[in-house]
Amino acid sequence: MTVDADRLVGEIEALAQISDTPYPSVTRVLFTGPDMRGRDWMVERCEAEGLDVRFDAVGNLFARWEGAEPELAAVATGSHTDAIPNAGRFDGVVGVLGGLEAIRSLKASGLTPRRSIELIVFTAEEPTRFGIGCVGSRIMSGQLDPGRAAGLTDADGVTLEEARLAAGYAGALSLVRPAVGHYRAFVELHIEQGPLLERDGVQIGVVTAIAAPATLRVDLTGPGGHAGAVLMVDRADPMVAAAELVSAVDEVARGSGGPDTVATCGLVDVFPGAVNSIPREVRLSIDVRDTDGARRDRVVDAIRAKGRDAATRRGVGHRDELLNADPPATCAPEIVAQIEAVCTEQGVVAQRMISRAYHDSLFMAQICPTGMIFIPCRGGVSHRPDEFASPEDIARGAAVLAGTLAKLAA
Ligand code: HGY
Ligand code: MN
Ligand code: MN
Repeated sequence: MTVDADRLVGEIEALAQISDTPYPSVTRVLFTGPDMRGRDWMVERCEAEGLDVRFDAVGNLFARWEGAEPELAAVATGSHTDAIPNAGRFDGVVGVLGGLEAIRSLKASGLTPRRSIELIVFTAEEPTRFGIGCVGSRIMSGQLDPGRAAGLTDADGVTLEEARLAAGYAGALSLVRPAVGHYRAFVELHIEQGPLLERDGVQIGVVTAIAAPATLRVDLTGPGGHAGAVLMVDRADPMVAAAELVSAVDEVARGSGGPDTVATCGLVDVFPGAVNSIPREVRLSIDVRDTDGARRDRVVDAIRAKGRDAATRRGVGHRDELLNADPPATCAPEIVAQIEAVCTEQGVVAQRMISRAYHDSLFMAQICPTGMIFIPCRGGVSHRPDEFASPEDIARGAAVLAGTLAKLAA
């Protein structure tokens, strides 16, 4: 199975230019200008390939290659083109454009798939705008109630409902969820976002499980006041409680009893946010993950207790909200086997592994048999402008994906 590596890498580089930050960093936040221009660009590429393109009510893009027996459950592939601020140009994009290139190479080979093959570009895989990730696939899988989804609110108080309608996506969110059995399988190509494949000199990772993410939002509040005029004896400073909690997050994760527990506080919002004003509100957004859902939940509970303790010690207000606490996903053994068979046929060195990053596959696995194909990324770096995957690795991943789709759609 040969793919056109130059065309594929050229398209990845072209999409990287559609960004709110200068190349090589990529910023494409949900429904902002770059995200919308990136969507338009994807529609052009898919329609140029003769695919039938449609959007659902939350902006998931579906580009379909009709099979010989269109009434059969389709085989799907895809990923995301949205990007967190100052990210890299390969996260998500390799799976979207690699999926398109896989379809092109199958068409060029003269294959007429029995089952339709669908390329999906999911809405908001990244949590940047509305606080939780995988909004499009989460609604598709029934893990996010349409009513709750509509009410998600961004930092400017704009709801997802308002944002999707303003972006031109109408229709009922309740129709986003496909009928049971709509998909035969889903396979996602993605960079590993970790160092293992490169370190071990392995060409392809065959994902067996996806770690379970949880997002905890903690609000610490105090009276605030003038940074010069309020004496220390009279202060109740939520920033100090926040600092204790941030440190506790790291401590609890390290002490969880397992190497697969990870946690960080990646976002701190301070109100009013002036150097000479004692903070009145500090909002911490905390990301906790583990391959073991129960251990992850124990760590989340411990962090919530640490937050309450720090607030009490510092005499400040505390409230928290668990935005999501998703179960880990297991990739379907039959899909894992198919990917491995294709790797053998193509003479590719592959190894099984878990995904520590989450992906839309985490939710597609609740809809149909799902698998993931990883390619190495330099130094395991991701979510940074120096994120990099080589043309050879990208092309190899797209070729393995093409072979896997061909088998599943036969
Ligand atoms: O955070 C993640 O794991 C994904 O890159 N959104
Ligand atoms: Mn990402
Ligand atoms: Mn991703």
